[in-house]
Amino acid sequence: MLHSQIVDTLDNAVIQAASIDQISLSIPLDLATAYAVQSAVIEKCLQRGEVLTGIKMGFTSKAKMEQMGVHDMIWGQLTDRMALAHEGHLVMNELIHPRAEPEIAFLLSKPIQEQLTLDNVGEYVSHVAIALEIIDSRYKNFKFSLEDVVADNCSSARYAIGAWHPVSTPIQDIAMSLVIDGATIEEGNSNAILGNPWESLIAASRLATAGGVQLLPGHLVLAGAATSASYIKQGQIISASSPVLGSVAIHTI
Ligand code: OOG
Ligand code: MG
Repeated sequence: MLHSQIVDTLDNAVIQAASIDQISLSIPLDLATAYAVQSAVIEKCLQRGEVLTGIKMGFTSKAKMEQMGVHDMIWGQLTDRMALAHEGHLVMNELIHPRAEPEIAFLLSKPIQEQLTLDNVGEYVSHVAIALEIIDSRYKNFKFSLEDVVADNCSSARYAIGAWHPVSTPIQDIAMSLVIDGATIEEGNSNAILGNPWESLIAASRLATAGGVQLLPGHLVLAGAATSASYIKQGQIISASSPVLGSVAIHTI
């Protein structure tokens, strides 16, 4: 398969909400090629009028790596088409086999052009929030290699952000949960994200800078899930919640 065919196959799978075979089963895929495919798929989205809203980190917690059987951090790109309002509707037939996971979001106040450190990372952020990420692998049975999932924009599908809180709000060592129809389905701690969720933004600054993606004021960075992801169904109320940051919910229709 040619590079452009892989890009079209993945792009069509998103648009048609139809699953495909893993790319790596038919051709060898290295990580650099996978990121080039991801960028080309996003480029097609931008050409259709979507706007980049930030990036997401993936596999920043052990729970996620173990659930998906992968061994390294990844990052993907977010656009405005993926954004859902708090209390908004997620239209299930636009997705293949969506899963939900609780996350933390950072809102950037300054462009990031270099790798940040624990000393300066806070200067680049104006607000933090609880977030709900909806992931939807385009691969059959939600099964993939690290390279496959990177090419598939790290399963990015939808996200919803809770109320923004000032950057001084503590986000280390806070409880985070995924709640479906009032029942807690997954529970974790924000420190499951690289030992400290700020480390995820530092990793994002390193990887996005190396990958040539500009992180600008107003962009979001999702830190990666603190817990495993859970399949969701039509007719549910899904929320991510934390005692400190509050909660954000969506309705599946
Ligand atoms: C890949 C996306 C991983 C996270 O928060 O770790 C991710 C997947 O699990 O399909 O979003
Ligand atoms: Mg995630």
